[in-house]
Amino acid sequence: MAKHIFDCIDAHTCGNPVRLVRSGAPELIGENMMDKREHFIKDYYWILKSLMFEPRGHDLMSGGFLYQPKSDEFDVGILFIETSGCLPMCGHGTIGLVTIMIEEKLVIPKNKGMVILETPAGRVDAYFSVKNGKVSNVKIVNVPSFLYKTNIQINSSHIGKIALDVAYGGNFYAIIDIQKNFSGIDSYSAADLATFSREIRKKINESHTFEHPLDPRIKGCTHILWAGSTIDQNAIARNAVFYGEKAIDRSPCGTGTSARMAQWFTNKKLSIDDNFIHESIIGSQFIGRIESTTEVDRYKAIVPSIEGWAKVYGYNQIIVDTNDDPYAHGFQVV
Ligand code: PYC
Repeated sequence: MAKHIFDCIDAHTCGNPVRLVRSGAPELIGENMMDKREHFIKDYYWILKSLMFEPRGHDLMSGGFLYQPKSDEFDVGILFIETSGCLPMCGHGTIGLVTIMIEEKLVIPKNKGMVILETPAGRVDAYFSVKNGKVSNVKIVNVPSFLYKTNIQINSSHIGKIALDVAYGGNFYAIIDIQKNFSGIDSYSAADLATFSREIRKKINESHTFEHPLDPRIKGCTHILWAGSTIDQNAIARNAVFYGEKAIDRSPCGTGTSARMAQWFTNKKLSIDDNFIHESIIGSQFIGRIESTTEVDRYKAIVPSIEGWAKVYGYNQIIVDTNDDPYAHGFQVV
């Protein structure tokens, strides 16, 4: 029984929440952020539940802690926490956390205008611009991303037979394009997409395995990316990404955009240096680009970049008191 206080700074990246937990991070054992993530999941998952779920968070809540990185190569290590768990990588989260850490001077990077991050999924470089003391935009160069499996057929009890591809962009994404039984995200409510997604995710994970070829700790298809028609005539594509149990990303989703670009690159729909302007369900935009190509084991991969912005909106001192609050460790209503 104890009372814990977490000092947080809240922001949103293109509409999706991000909460940087500035104090109260548990001491984690491990040589790198992936090891530390394992330790957190084993012994401190209650912190994620307390800070992300209701009543202190909500269905979409996402955030992270800053840690000492494994070596001098990096400026800082990030542990992502979210209603979907401890993600190996989170794009909107990284854009938000970088904005907060620079504006609040929590990290002084070695190089001007660039923070080198150690994430559980690998190195991510974040380039940022500052105007009048505020970070105006952040471009992250994400981990290598690749198309992993194609044309998986799933029978949805809600919409019928659908075909999907799975690509990796820091998490594994099932990508559902517009097709006979799915006319695009505008035809459904966000709650409908979440309901369809929960069943599809369960079915694909029961029938297929998804495992990063270089790190077996990154496994399972956790996110579903639904396609839709663009709103802005300059946008190239639009999506609604499902995560956790009820969340539809309000940002265009950084790791989802990376997975989508990897799929399009393999299908020769996108080339190096094309601007991939990607819209979210609410119409906010990221600019994606393929910085270079590489290989991940036997997969042809891209090194994607994602550019977006975040706004800090509050300081939040959160109390988690197990002495007298039955909901100290949070809950979710699905
Ligand atoms: O931006 O990578 C992302 C992300 C993952 C889950 C929600 N957003």
